[in-house]
Amino acid sequence: MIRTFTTHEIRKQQELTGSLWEFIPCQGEHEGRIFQAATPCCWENLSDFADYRGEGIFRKKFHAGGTIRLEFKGVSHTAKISLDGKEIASHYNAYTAFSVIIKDLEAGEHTLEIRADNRFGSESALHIPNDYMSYGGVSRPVVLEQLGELYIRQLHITPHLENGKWKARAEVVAVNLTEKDQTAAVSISIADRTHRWESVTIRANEETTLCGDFAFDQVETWEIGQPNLYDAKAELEKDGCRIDDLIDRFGFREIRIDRNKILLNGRAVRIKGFCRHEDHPQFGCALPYAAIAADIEMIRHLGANSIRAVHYPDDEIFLDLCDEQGILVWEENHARGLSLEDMQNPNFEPQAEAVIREMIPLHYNHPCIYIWGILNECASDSAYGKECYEKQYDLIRSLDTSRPRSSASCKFKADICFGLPEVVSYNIYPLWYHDTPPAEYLDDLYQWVQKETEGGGKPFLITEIGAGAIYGCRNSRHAKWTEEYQAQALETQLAAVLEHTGCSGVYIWQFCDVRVSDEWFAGRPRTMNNKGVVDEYRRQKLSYDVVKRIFGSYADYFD
Ligand code: ADA
Repeated sequence: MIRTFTTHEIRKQQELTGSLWEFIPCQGEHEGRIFQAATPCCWENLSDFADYRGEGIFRKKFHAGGTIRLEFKGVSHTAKISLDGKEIASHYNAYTAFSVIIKDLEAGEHTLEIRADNRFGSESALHIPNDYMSYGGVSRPVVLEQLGELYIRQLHITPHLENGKWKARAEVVAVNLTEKDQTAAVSISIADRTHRWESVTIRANEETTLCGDFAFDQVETWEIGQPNLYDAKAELEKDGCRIDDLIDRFGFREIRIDRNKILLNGRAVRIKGFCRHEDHPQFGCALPYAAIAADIEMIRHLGANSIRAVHYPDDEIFLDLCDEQGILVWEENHARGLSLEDMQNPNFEPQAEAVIREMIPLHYNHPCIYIWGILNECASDSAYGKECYEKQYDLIRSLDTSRPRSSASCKFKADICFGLPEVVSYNIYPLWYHDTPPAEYLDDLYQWVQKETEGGGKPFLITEIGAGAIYGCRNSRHAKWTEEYQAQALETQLAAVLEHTGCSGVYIWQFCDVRVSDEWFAGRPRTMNNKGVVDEYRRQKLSYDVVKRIFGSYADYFD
């Protein structure tokens, strides 16, 4: 599955994954041997490669000719792409899509090779040994598209309320792939409305952007649990023939900040959420549709209304499902716990900013995304760190003016970046990393933010809180790592946050137990992060029913 809906009726599209590829490890005891891999996949889920950190080649033959576009939704974590033995593209970072266009391809059979590399080193500033796993593989779909001389590269829809009326600004980018100027008709349709430009000239090898404003008397808004979605269709027509198209979905919903509240369509939202890694013992980070859908079903069963996609942009299928079920999503660029030294790696800024440049244009239309996050628990207590935060917040603003920004801090009373974003967010672990009473700890921190920082008066989110429990570890002592301890800790932690009048909500760390880098074994029993309310097989711990009861007793909105 590429998406949960059809993005093209005219353009020919074929998923190359969803089938068996050859897999050839480039190092280790099986170097050079040819295995079979059902893609998308992480090689850690192939029996001989559970702990393989290195390079591997995924090879697939396909038939095509003319002008084609290959889109790689996710290769973990560094990719080198070759077609018929010639390198045609490369990409760093497992969690954002990239594509390449090949012109004048001879019709016939071709060989695509994806050389994936999940090794750590100074050239990788974001994928480092960490409290989650950097898998290896072709972890998201690979798509082959047939293009003509012109194609639609992007379609963005920005819905907004104006004097009580819903409007939508549509922006389409059309590309000329030929060496000579081309003229075509361009149209954008939403519901029963169409904007049409009869004769648009696109210069040779250039692109052009067209904007159309739509006004509506009556729409069905996108709400929590009541997700009304609309199709937006862009088409190219030349000499009376429809030659290309791009279909996307959006929702009439508006996110605004009003003093210390986050408003969804004018109502102050109470966030009741989970942090969720893309991780599964049978699929690594390459969860198939059914596994993603099962996670979301369980999160909704728990009474949550939001998911924080940690600590990287998620699979489009996850976002499609959240759009379709009315679940709010916090999406963030790829970073977790990078120290000042990590951030001073010369690769850090270009790699972190690249994720923002790729994440936002690709995920722009998803109504479920209500906020863009950056740099989870990075060096926001340093002058250099603040410079990086500021550049990344500015980059977000240059790509999207419709959503607030934030960053989850763990810097207690040393964070110096709260003047930059619209929302202040903290990860705190009273009753786990320090045995302080949650309500007092939270209010002390909240008051400091209000009185001592530029974050005063802004919405305040707890973006992580929780405790560890090993599934099946039960005893009357209620010691840490028992399910009993986690259940009672979460009871106290959630009450403290949801009862605090200054908090806009909470994300529990975390939905399920996840694999972590081998280097993290010492503080992570089973070399896993065990703070899930379910284990890695999604088996419920005692805390599951506690969270379900508590989330169920608080409304989605403050009013
Ligand atoms: C941090 C971090 C999470 C996870 C958590 C924990 O808040 O953001 O990724 O590592 O701590 O389990 O300690």
